[in-house]
Order: sequence, then structure tokens, then C-alpha cells
Amino acid sequence: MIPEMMADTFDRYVEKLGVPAPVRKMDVEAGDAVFVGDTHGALDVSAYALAVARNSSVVCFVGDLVDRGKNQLHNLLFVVESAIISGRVVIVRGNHESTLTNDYYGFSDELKSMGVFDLIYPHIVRLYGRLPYAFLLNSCVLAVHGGIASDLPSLADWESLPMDDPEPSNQGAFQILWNDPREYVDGFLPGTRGEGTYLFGPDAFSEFSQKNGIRFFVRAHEVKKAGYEYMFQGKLVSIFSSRYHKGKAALLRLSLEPDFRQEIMIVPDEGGPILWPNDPL
Ligand SMILES: [Mn+2]
Repeated sequence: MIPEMMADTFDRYVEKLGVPAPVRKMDVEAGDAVFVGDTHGALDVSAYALAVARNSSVVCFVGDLVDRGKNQLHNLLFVVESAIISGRVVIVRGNHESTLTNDYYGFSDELKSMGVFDLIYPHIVRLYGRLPYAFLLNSCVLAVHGGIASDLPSLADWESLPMDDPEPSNQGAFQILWNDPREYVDGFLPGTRGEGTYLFGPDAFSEFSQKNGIRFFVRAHEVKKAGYEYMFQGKLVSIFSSRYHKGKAALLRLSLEPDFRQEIMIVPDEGGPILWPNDPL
């Protein structure tokens, strides 16, 4: 793909997203949803996820598509192209869809080494600012990259977050991308990821969930050895899909029937061609 085509791909997705929406909403009657955590340049994981989700009603990439890994630009292009082609593919913004991180964690370097930084990065940054902070499925399943934010108790607050914010500099939006859940925390505590990040506990989480009618919460953002971890009495799951962090790359399939049956799928180790998975459906 020549650089002008790459730039055009990012522009086309911005166009397709239309009016910027901080919370993207979708209602699906049946089937299942597949959630993909951080991929961080693991193109084969993204390809596997889309193959696994070939009959799913929706597949949601919960942020962090670049920084680290072997194929950052091509991972981003692949997922964005997929989302242009199919409205069933949703991309939620992560803390690495940001100008704050790309200089430190490798994406800017990859683009520079390819000689395309000046040409395409402005288009990518524009797209970052248009990606939703959250995906609300059937009014009761919420997917975000990091977590809930201390000063945004209601989803209505989330819906008025500013868009086109490349860092983001808005503190609430920043927390949604950066915060982490902890069982032992009471309310919110300053986090260890730097200024403006917080840890949130079970009480804050259940208050938010009750107030906003959230029955299940999907987030990514933290390395998990097994590729996933359930917390808060099974109402929140962290899903991590990168194969560059010494853990397994996991995906979550969530049935949209009333029972919300869940299945964790571990992506096979890298090697050979990207295979069409032989998964039971
Ligand atoms: Mn992250």
C-alpha cells in the first residue's frame, strides 16, 4: 500500500464515523460480541480475532493497536480497513491512540523508519481524536480501554466529553483511557501510571454500574499472564490480547442472550501463516 492510500484509509474512517461521538452505541438483538484487548502491533492477533468473530454480531477492539510489536502501522490499517468495510467492527480509543505515547513506545519510530511519518501521522492523529472513548452495547455492556473516571459519575457526562483531543487533555477522558480497577481500593486512589491516573475500587464501580444500568464491563489496558482477569464479582473483565508482554493473548466472546454466557479464547502462538481458526460456533 502506498502512503497516500494509507492516509486516505484513515480519512475514510474519520468520514465514516461522522459526527464525533464520545460514547458509541449499538443495539444488537442476538448472537454474540467478540472483544479484543490491546494488540500493540500484533497483526496476526487482529486477523485471528476477525476470523473468530466472522459470525458474530459485533467485534470490538478495545484500544491500543500500536506501540511495540512488529506491525504497528499495518495492524492499525488492517483494523481500520475492516471497520470501514463492516459496521460490525468497532474501535474504541486506548491510551496509545495518543500523541503522548507514540513517541515513547515505538509507533513514531516505526513510521519514521518507513519514511511515512510526515505524510500520514497527521491523518492518524485526526482519527485518534474521533475514536469513541466507550462502546455501549445493548445499553448494558460497556467497553472502555481503562476504566471509570473519578469526576464522571454518569454516562451522560461521558457523552459530553470533548472530541478531537489528541492527548487527550481532558482529565475525565484521560482517566477513561488510563485507569485501572483494584479490589482493595475504596473509591478512587491516585494510580501508579503517572499524574492524572487513578485506581478504582468495587464500591465506585458498583455505584457507576447501578446508576448507568451497566450489567457487564469490558476493559483492557493491563498485562494479564493468562490474557484475562475477572474482578468485582465477575462483573468486570480485563482482556489483554498482545503477544509482546510475556502473557497469553486472549479474546472474549460474550453471548448477547439474556444469560451473557462468556467464553475466553486464547490466540495460538505465532508462527506460520495466519490460519482460519477452527473454532466451535
Ligand atoms: Mn493501555
